[in-house]
Amino acid sequence: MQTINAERLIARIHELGDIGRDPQAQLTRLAASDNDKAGRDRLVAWLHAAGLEVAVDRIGNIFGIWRDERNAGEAPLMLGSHIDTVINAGVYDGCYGVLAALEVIETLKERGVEPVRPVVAAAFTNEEGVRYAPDMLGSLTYVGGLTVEAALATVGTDGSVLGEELERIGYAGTAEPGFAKPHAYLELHIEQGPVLEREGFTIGAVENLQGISWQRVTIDGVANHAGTTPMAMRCDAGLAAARVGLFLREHIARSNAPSVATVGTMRYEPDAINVIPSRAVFTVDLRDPDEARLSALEAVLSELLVRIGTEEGVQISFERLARFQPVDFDQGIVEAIETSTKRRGFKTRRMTSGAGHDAQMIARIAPSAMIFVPSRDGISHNPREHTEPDDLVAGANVLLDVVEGVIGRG
Ligand code: HGY
Ligand code: MN
Ligand code: MN
Repeated sequence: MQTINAERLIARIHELGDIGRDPQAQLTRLAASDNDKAGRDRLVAWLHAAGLEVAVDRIGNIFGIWRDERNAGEAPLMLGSHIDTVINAGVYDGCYGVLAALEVIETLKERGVEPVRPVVAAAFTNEEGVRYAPDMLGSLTYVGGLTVEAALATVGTDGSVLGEELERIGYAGTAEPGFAKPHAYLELHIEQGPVLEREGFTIGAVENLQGISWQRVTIDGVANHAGTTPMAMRCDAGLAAARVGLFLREHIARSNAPSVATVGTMRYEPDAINVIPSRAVFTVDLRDPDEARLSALEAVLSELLVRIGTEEGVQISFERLARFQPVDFDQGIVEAIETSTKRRGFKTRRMTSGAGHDAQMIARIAPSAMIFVPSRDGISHNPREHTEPDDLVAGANVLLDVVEGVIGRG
């Protein structure tokens, strides 16, 4: 059976994974940063070397396009993911899917396949959403979920403006986001969770993706002396903030639902050991595969904030950063993934994606689905992120099969 060039794929994953490391060897390529530019430049060089047309759209999404005069009028099959990373990241999240997309195209080109439609390898801007919110910003803009102007005007956690940063790094492209409506979209990605490894599966045929709610909460209390202020007289913004994360964990445990809640960032002011915090600014990431349960959890959070405000004598405000409903993927593509895995003798199961992905945005304009491969110990967004080379190759070969099934057909 046909196979991709395993050595080339694995080597590129590690070569890209070494771009953006700090002196402590921590990998961080935040969207539109100098490190992101270095990663983008490397990817674009590979796309050119593979003989692809390279297009960059106004929000900095990168597209490697394999087409000829025969099929140029057809809607493209799009494969993609992202190459921006979180802070102190692993090397596989996003990058695996983009490099496997390129690998599949190169393998098919080397075999002289003449696709009935163009095939595109895409790398979307700011999928992680660490520097700019929301996450999946580039693919959201591509499908029209955010205007280009609003996307370019997005202010980052560091006060930078996305459009200015894209100009600065040379990736403020000219193509209009959405310039090519895909015939279908496929994204290969590491699972980033424990299911496939724990249950002994090689491939996940991802049929849906859970809803996401991101909010930034600001709590204003009163700075006071840590030693002289009796506990009952405090308006302690720090303590009020701490109650939120604790409550959400206990609430979800009681509810027995698959919901998840994360307080991932927390900043105190004045941030001094002997001063009761006057301000706490933190984020709350809520997720659930069921829209009604996610909305209910958001309502629980807003009621909690009102109650804590009264009980702690603090002022609380919040800002919504992202809100995406659960998404169902295309059953036909999911079945094609399963057909390939069975033909190749891989153990496969259907599953829900716990993480957000560009596929959930492209699914708004084209039939889409995802292929997962196992994450060791279920770890991701962590330098310990790892997937066995055999599993990386297995996922890329399933992608190859599904792609050939689509481009070989009219
Ligand atoms: O947050 C997410 O799920 C993705 O990693 N951006
Ligand atoms: Mn990702
Ligand atoms: Mn990620």
